[in-house]
Amino acid sequence: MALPAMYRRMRVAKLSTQFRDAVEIVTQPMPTPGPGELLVRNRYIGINASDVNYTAGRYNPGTAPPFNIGFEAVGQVVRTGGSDCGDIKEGDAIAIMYDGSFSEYNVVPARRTFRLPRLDAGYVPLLVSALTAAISLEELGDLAPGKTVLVTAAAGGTGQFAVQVAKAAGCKVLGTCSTDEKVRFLRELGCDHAINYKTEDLKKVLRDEYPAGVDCIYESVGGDTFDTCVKSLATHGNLIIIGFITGYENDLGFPMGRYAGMPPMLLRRSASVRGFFLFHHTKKWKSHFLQLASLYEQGKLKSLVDDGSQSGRAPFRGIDSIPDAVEYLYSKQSQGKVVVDLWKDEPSAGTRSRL
Ligand code: NAP
Ligand code: X1H
Repeated sequence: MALPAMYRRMRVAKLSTQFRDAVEIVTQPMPTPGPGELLVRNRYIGINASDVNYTAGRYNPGTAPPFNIGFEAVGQVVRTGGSDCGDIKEGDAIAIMYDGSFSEYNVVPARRTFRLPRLDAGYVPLLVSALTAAISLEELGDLAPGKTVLVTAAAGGTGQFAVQVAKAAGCKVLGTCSTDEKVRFLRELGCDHAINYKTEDLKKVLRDEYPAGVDCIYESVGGDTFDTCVKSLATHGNLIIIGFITGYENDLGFPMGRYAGMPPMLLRRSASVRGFFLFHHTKKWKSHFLQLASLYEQGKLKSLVDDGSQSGRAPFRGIDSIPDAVEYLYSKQSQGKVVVDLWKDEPSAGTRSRL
């Protein structure tokens, strides 16, 4: 397969929480993979809330721009670096968890990839988003049949999997979201109680309908939502801090919750609050990905992809549309995982699927 001499890459040119202001696209010569590496032509790239933490320089404090960006992709192997690439061959479809995915081509270590049966956008959400839900709930959730689990931003990239993982563990699952369409999606996922926090008062619903509290909370919103969640923990309950999206675009600090009564409340209920960061759990990625992909292929796990077209806009296609896709995620309109198809001139594979 002949390769072009040059390719386009997005990189962070200046530190900013405003994604569009932070990035630039550069044209570079095609690289050659070394031993144990693969040259991949990225097709579907995953957008994450934390892409703006990356452009703000929060991941690698002290590292000056320019640096590459993007955590994950699904693409096609176009060159192998010879030895140490396992059984991966040219032409194979692979899923990749490695830096620098916001690029038409990328050199990646073979050990950070998983072979796929086909190029399918539905595998992108099984990377960062589903792995975060599956590993954090296994490690920290203390789930058991009959327990109650509350998922915030439940119709989002990672929330959709937290709902399904908790259901599969036999739990009663509550999910929050901001539109009635998302409420319908959450019910399709098996969510027992979908709460539209724009039309219902979350605090009141939890107080009135769950007076004994919630056993486990998968919390990714932060601020007032975090405070409300902490106050609704059951005795021996646990809250997992997955993120605090309300603070990411803010340069002035993080609205991490201002609930002064938190220490006595946690003590009185023997409850706990713990943080989870996926990149501290790399050893668990492979086994969990293989399990998630198998469930997806059997139709037992839904993986919703959103390419923007459901909201009446043109689907995100090509590297230039990545800033639009990040802004779409921050608009609160997206459902499931926001994905960009970088193969702009190929026929679309239809990236918003309810599988
Ligand atoms: P996402 O959930 O697909 O998108 C964001 C959603 O969050 C929105 O659709 C919106 O849904 C909700 N939201 C609530 N307040 C918001 C606000 N002020 N601004 C924007 N959105 C708001 O995004 P994601 O990439 O899957 O990330 C979700 C969370 O998981 C983030 O906190 C992220 O950092 C975290 N995460 C953590 C890890 C880890 O390793 N700890 C890994 C992956 C993701 P509603 O309709 O519900 O408001
Ligand atoms: C080495 O471990 C980390 C962990 C988190 C390095 C950086 C971060 C980070 O920037 C993040 C982050 C990453 C992923 C995600 O989904 C959410 C968040 S929130 C966050 C962060 C931002 C500013 C801080 O002062 C602390 C954490």
